[in-house]
Amino acid sequence: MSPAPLPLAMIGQAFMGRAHSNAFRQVGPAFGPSRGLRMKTVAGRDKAALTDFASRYGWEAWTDDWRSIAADAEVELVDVATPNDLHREMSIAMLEAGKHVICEKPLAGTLEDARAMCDAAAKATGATFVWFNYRRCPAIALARQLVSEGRLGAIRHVRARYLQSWGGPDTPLLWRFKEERAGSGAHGDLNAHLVDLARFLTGEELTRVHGAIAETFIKQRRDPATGAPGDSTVDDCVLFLASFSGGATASFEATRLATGHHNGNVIELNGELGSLRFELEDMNVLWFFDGDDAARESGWRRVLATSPEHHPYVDAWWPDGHIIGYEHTFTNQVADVLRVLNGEEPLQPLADFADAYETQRVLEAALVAAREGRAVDLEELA
Ligand code: NAI
Ligand code: SOE
Repeated sequence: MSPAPLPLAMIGQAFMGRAHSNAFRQVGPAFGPSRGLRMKTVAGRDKAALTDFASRYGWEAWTDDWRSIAADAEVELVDVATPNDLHREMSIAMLEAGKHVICEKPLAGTLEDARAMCDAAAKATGATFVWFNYRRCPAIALARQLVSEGRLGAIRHVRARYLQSWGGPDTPLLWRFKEERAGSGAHGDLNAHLVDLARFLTGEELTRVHGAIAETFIKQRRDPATGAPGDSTVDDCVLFLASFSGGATASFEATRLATGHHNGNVIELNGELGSLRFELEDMNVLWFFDGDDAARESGWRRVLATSPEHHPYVDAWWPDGHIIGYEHTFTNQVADVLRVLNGEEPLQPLADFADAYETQRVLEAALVAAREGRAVDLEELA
């Protein structure tokens, strides 16, 4: 007889609430985990919307009191899908109640919050996970395999940029533009993904930020509730240069004001033997340059990472060439989380709070470098 499904709760019912709910619904039929999920309770603030949300996505119950989830002895796993300033309080409350926690990225808005979460995780009985979902694009998983098999040799350059354009002056003063809520702007939002991917792909740590620029072009935005102007207190873009433990150089750029770019998450690695490039807007593809190819016919190879036989996660989906999308990255992540909770190996390593804390240290080093106009060694930041 199969075990009773694992009771799950989720806090936050908007963008990520929808993406995660979809993944929780899909993971059973797609992956057939040895122990599946039971979507027990969704918590949010908007009572009217919650009833509809719960019934559309298949949650058994809803609450506007997220703390009641900590008190629900049945719930084993809690998903924190709320703004960055709430990650700390919600995650720690759930860990102290003995739950497993899967929290959205960035781990927190500030390094201090992230450290508290990491400390709580170290003492907790529950496991922790962070939604760095791009790790689970099959093309990224393939890239990591190629790097770890030595196909690139020593990595010399990592070039990462995340270009969006939704943050113009007409975009209202959402929580994402308030430092006390978000911690930072494009930086924590987008560079968090890039730093995580860079660490994930290379298997190396960043050791030094050599310099950084943080710019806020749009200083005031309209408050969505009152219509009155208010201060936008986060960066619109952050660029920084860094070094990896293995000696590779790295450049990172995150912006919400790159006119013409929608979700331009691009990462390229150049090694002594070959190179790789991933572009989220063509996420089924991995570009690979193999330096071993005969010079006469060498060039960048466009690898469509859709083979159920050869590319991680694809066998849960469609036959070769039938591409997957953004939502699958979340379902693939839930499948790996369930593997870990069921005592099995994930297909690709998952970030836990300790891992995401390392990414947060790099983000903080870049902010210090920009603020103080100097290089920052990661050792400076505990
Ligand atoms: P959002 O603004 O769309 O939704 C936030 C949700 O949190 C709303 O449902 C809101 O009602 C709820 N909430 C806020 N305060 C609450 C409280 N006190 N109690 C209960 N619920 C509360 O934000 P979005 O875009 O979903 O972002 C949430 C998190 O997900 C952020 O940390 C963000 O960085 C991350 N994110 C990650 C993405 C990824 O690719 N992994 C994509 C988008 C966001
Ligand atoms: C908006 O900038 C956003 O949704 C981020 O919050 C996500 O983390 C990123 O994956 C896509 O863009």
